[in-house]
Amino acid sequence: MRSASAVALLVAAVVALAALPSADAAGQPYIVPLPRRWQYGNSTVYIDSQSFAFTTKTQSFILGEGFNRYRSIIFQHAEARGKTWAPLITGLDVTVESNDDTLQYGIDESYELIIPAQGGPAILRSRNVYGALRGLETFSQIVMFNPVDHVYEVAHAPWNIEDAPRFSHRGLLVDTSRHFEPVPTLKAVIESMSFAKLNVFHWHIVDTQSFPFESRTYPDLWDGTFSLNERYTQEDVMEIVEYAKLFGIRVMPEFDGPGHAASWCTGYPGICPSPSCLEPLDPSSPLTFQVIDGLLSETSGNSRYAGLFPDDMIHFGGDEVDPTCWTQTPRIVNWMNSKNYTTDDAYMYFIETVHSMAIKRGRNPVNWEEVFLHFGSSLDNDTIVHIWLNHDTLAQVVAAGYRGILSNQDVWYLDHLGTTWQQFYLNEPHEGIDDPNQQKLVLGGEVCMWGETVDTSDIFNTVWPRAAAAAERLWSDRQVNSTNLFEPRLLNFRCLLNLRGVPAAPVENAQARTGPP
Ligand code: CP6
Repeated sequence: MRSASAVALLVAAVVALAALPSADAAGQPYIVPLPRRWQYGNSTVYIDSQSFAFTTKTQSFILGEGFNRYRSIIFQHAEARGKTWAPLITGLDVTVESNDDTLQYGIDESYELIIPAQGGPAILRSRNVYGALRGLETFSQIVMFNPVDHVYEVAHAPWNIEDAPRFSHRGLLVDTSRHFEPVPTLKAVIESMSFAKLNVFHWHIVDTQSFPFESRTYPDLWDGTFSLNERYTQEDVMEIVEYAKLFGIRVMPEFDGPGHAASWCTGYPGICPSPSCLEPLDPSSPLTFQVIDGLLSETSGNSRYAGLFPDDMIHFGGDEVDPTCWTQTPRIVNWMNSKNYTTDDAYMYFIETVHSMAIKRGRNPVNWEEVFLHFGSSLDNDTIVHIWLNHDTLAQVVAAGYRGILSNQDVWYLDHLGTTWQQFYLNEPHEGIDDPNQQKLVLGGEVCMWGETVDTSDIFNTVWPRAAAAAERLWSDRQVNSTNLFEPRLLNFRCLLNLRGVPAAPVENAQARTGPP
């Protein structure tokens, strides 16, 4: 049927499409997180997927894999054939200063992206492969499929983007103890993080409910799992760490203790106060620290072996320590008395002993906020304090000269379904910290996906789209803080996630947009 109204609709759609900008009324491009600097013009350039070439002089497996991934992300549709389009963007030429692909906190993720109006290759420049990956992501968000002409195009050429993150630590915590998350789920989560330029996978791998990590030095530890299938072998862990590296994502493991550790007792009851009072772990037992040092020899290496987690940071939790089981266990009370220790001293002894083991292996220990609240400036200078209880503690942490990471529970906990994307967006890590030297001690932040109520069935729609609001806060400039301007870009980004196979939830409380960018 070809009624007059259908034709009118088609004409209206074509006119609307031609008039639609790739930037909203305030001039912000539909890129999440928003780049630091951008310029665009008003020409349209075209791309032919079959002849489009990613080129580089840099020998890098990571970059090559990035090219393969972004080719299939960008080109999802069949184009109309038999027509030549001009001006044509013939490819993306990538220049990387150094092919050193060491991945640690603070690597330079900056990049520059140029898409010329007259055609020819687009240009991407960066200091290392990870900056190039960030630039590829941005490029992928600019190229659009035009569904009327069946051609790939870039509107508003020429583009000139200079970009770099504000914070180097931009994380997502995933808890795999309360519910097991299969390896393919974790890989898909890691891939989805890269779309928002998040770069730290904080793996809260074990906790009270289960111990799914395989230890070879203490092979009974993973007896504390839900089932034989709900476990990560060391090969699984290596695969996840290697996979994350392909996206420029660091993996920071967490072995929470002495609280949140009851699952350790299944395999090694000797490191727990008593069969009826399991945690916090027994600080009086040498076996407790032998087990932790054994774990560290596997995670963080020894003189011959780099360990499963090459990252400089290792998280030891230290939160929510209730010493009741210590004071109810005569063996532990006797030990505390013999050392003249209060329960706080015993807690400090635990934390410090574990720190010295980590520092010996060249790692920076990270702990939750309570460790700073209890012990303040008597902590090792290397300690990194992870805020969750009270945002204001971060100012005290950096004033005391320690480095801090922000995850305040009232606005950055993803399993709190009532927290809105606006709250995620407006959480400013430098709030109340004005001294530039203290600001530098704020490494960044993490949104937290605690697992009590979430498993593989709903992790993606719990994390997304709200994690993208925090991702922009952590990447973009401080003054990029208008929820009104972010809203259409977040809606667009949520659709982008869906189109890439990530089942992100609808953006709540947001106005529908009138059309594609
Ligand atoms: N598990 C661990 C948790 C939490 C923390 N540590 C937590 C506490 C309170 C809320 C959400 C999560 N489930 N190991 C605190 C850092 Cl509201």
